[in-house]
Amino acid sequence: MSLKFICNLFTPEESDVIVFGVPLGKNSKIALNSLRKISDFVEPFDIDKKRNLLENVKIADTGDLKLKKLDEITKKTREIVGKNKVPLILGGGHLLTFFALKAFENVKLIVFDAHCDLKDEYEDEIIKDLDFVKGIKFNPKINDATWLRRTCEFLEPKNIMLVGIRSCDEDEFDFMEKNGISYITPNQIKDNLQEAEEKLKEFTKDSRLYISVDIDAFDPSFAPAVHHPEPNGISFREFSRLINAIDGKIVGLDLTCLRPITDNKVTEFLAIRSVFEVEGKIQEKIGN
Ligand SMILES: [Mn+2]
Repeated sequence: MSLKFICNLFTPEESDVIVFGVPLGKNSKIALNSLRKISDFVEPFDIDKKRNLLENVKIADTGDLKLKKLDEITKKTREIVGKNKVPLILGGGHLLTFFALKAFENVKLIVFDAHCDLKDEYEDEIIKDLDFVKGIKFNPKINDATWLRRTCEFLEPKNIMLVGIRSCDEDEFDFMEKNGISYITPNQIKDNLQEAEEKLKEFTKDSRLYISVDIDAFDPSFAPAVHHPEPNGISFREFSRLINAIDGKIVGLDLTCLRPITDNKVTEFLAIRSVFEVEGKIQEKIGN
């Protein structure tokens, strides 16, 4: 029997959130299995909020895409969005977000990531591994290091906010500044969490939101199972505070870039708890 996300208690028809996996990258099948396995072990009850974060949100797992072409990600996402349901996309490399976003209209994007992924063209061995799908040729213009740059060609940069970024080159920084992409660095978050919350609240007010979480946004001491463990990342507490500062309606969510470590599931527990946190926020809107 194949693994399913949190036991798969509901049918897709009755669910509010539809999970699917995107096996994008050399070890992505292992990552997807590991995330699904650990999803059964994380308690969705929040002791501070005194409620179950998944209480009113029904989730169904429809398995992994059989990727032959990357725009199958867009097709599957569009199918879910068309039924007025929220896709929860498990990765796989971050490039999946570019294809998922094409299925949305009138949406703002919040990316939790250590990197800004705004390079115009890029290739190296790690990126090639992250984007590897048998039978699909690697593209230096559309990959894990460039996906957000390409996204800016159809999504207004002013509607994009990066949270937790700390690794970026001069060109990416210039692009970000010139095009009005908002960002909050881990140092800004640590120095003044309240100000960061305000910024997020302001950005998300009355908006439809797609949240993309690259697990390397967290500090590598909390989330060691990543490809690029950049120092000085955010904590779960900071993530949780920021997610709960969001004021808009979450219409899509993904989790990317886990690179499992044998016998250490710290990162998976953190990743799943982070997904539950966002689901709790989705539930608030469903509940209303
Ligand atoms: Mn990253």
